[in-house]
Amino acid sequence: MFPIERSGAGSRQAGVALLSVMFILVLLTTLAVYVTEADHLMLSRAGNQRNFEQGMQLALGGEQWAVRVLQRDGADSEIDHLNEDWNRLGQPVTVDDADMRTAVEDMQGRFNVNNLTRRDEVWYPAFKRLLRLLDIDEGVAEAVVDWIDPDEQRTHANGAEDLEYLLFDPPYRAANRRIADIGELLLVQGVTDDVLTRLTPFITAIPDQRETRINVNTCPPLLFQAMAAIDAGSAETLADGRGESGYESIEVFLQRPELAGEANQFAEPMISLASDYFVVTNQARIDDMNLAIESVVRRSRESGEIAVVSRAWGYL
Ligand SMILES: [Ca+2]
Ligand SMILES: [Ca+2]
Repeated sequence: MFPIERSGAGSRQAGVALLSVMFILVLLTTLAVYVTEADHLMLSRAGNQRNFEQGMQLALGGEQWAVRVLQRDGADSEIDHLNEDWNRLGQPVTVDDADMRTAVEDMQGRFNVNNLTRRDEVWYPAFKRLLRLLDIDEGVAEAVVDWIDPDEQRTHANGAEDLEYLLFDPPYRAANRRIADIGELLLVQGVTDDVLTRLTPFITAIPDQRETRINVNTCPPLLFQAMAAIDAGSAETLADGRGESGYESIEVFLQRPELAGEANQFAEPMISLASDYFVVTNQARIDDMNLAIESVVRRSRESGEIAVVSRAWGYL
């Protein structure tokens, strides 16, 4: 593995260039393997099928590339922030007749809606503040809690369980389990297309039985407002305070003047500086075929190993 210099603007640019070169090498290797295999198949398969298989191979190659970058990051650093290599992927790359793009996003830079049934006094008020900031009815928070919690009782006055959903047309039942994809929220009472569109940049559904915290080095400033009940200006200042290399310790972050008083106590139980879950998006375009694979990956802080938790694909 090439050593990547990690300090100074000049060396960082060199690091990015080197990353791109290595990425293309990985793709070329993937493509070479494919072409060898494809030689035998070309006579019997239609061009569309060939493009599909080649696109899939390329996209999976991109996924493996992102996994390597995240592994190396885990070995190099205790924290995760936006100036790290994984967040610098995303540049389009052309290999032969294919266009490729691989991007990594930190899932813990968002509010995990599956936290809503954990520590009710922590996550629920923060989610209600987020809804308020986005001009969404706070009753949505009550309905989401009931959608996820295992019981059949409305936890809050404006919640919704089977009794409510069975009156819908067509009728259905509450899921009463963790959300797998935020699109599922469209089934929840009060969540319209418009509500989901407004929420989407700030929320995620992490498939973990345990609580996950929000990474203060990667989240949008609006989540500082939601977590700590502070104004927009203070949230922007907090985001600026990350500088080039992110907050290095929870103590340093919590001592910021923007978090004086109760803001500090609000935020403390929800925050972290490092992330376990990332989503890797790979797009491959060949001729008029444009496909994407989205992979949720979990990186173990103990072993540094990365597991692909789920993988979904579709045409763009
Ligand atoms: Ca890191
Ligand atoms: Ca329920």
